[in-house]
Amino acid sequence: SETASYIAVDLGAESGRVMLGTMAAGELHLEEVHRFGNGPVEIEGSLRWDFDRLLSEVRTGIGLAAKTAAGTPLGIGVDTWGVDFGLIGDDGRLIEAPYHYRDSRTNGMMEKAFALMSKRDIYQNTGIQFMQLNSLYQVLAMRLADSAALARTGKLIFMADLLSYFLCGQVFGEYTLASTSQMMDMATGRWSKAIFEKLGLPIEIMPEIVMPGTVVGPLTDDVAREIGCPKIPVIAVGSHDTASAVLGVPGTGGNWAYLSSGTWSLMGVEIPKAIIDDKTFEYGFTNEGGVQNTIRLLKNIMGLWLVQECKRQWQREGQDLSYGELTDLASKAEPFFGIIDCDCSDFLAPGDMPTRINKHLAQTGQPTTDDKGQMVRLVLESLALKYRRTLEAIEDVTGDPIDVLHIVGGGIQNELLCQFAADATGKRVVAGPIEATASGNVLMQAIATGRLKGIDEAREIVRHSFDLKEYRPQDTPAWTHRYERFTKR
Ligand code: ADP
Ligand code: LRH
Repeated sequence: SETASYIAVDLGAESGRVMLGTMAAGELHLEEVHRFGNGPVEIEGSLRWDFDRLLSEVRTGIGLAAKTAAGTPLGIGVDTWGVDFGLIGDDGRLIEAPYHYRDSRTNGMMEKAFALMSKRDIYQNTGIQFMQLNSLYQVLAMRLADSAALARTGKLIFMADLLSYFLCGQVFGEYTLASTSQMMDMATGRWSKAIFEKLGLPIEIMPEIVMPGTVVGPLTDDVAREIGCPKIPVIAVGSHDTASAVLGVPGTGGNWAYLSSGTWSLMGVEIPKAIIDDKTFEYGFTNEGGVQNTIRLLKNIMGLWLVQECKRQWQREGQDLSYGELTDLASKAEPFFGIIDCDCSDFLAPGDMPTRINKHLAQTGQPTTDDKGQMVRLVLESLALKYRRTLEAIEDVTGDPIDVLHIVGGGIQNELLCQFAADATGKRVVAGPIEATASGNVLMQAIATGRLKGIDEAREIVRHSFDLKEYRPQDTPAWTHRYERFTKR
């Protein structure tokens, strides 16, 4: 078969990259042409994204990718983290820098929402896990504060689609990303009238929902000229990075779960139909839309954010250690020194994470630590125990035992955590690819342009294209002992 190339733009909360994906002879080759840092910026006392810089980095990356490609790329796909959005005025411009989901304006907003529509009803409608960062609570916070920006809004566009909008001029709300908002009715795949009415939110600002695989439109004349590349079409991929990551998992057969490991740990299974019942409500599972008519039944776990924020604090204190160095120190620290509940809301906002973790340890009657390796180790162990708990809950909800855990994303570079995940869960772990998200982004474009038939073929390509690493469980009885104490607390 002939060679085809695609441009994948993939932005995570910590870094963004533009990749050139080339498919030939049943293999995918990814070349990173541009990478840039990302993170919250403080504007007028609130946490935002530096959208102008991100857009300019994306444009630079697309220009580089187009120059690197052998022929003209067949598409550009953009994916980012979920829930965040920009507000567009009637003049077509961004009204203000988009808020970061860790901004404190959503504190207490879930309770305000539940007074207007019951928690169980919101869940029945959307199937989405309750997190204060969900778009629903962000929009409610703005409405309750009589936000002038919201009043001026013509369209609300989610982050990845906002980047696409500034590339091709088309307004759309890609389905997988729209689902993360907790404002979409899972039964219809449309904006939930019930939620917008009961919470008094403006449904008319919401973009039309389109399915991944939709060819949206070419780069505008201006953008193509300024970047210096042909009018390549923008293709809606799984705009939610986790949706693209799940397409890029090399799973085969039925009995595997995935863990997309980066700033967040997203752990779950791919299923044909949403499971929205008392059990998934109690466990706090989310049913996010997946590509090709799948559902991602998963749990958002706080993830390596905890390590990122420890690292940043130590850097502020004058000790700039790399992730590799921190992991190395952790590997030499005492096992099972302490356990934290990683998903505690105290850990959500940026700040002095080591102090908060020590406070949490003290409050739960455990010794504290100033040792960096010890701190990182207890975070990694706590995450691994959370993975076990989540896998058991998934098996309980679906009734299907899991054989293999596939870990993908930048977090697989933390080999200690991969081993802990195997040890804690007692499952075989297969790690890779690191760039599952960019892979899924490219593969979805290949499906959209008719080069691939569907998910199975896409995953076969992933299996052929990347080196995967296996971790076998060790010491699982010691972990089980620890787990039993953890679940009692
Ligand atoms: P996101 O997409 O959320 O921005 P990534 O998927 O790129 O995040 O994963 C980044 C994370 O991977 C880092 O926060 C860090 O915890 C982990 N990581 C990256 N490189 C290494 C390394 N060399 N050793 C250990 N962990 C690493
Ligand atoms: C991971 C992610 C996750 C959540 C969070 C806000 O990057 O997309 O799935 O939606 O960011």
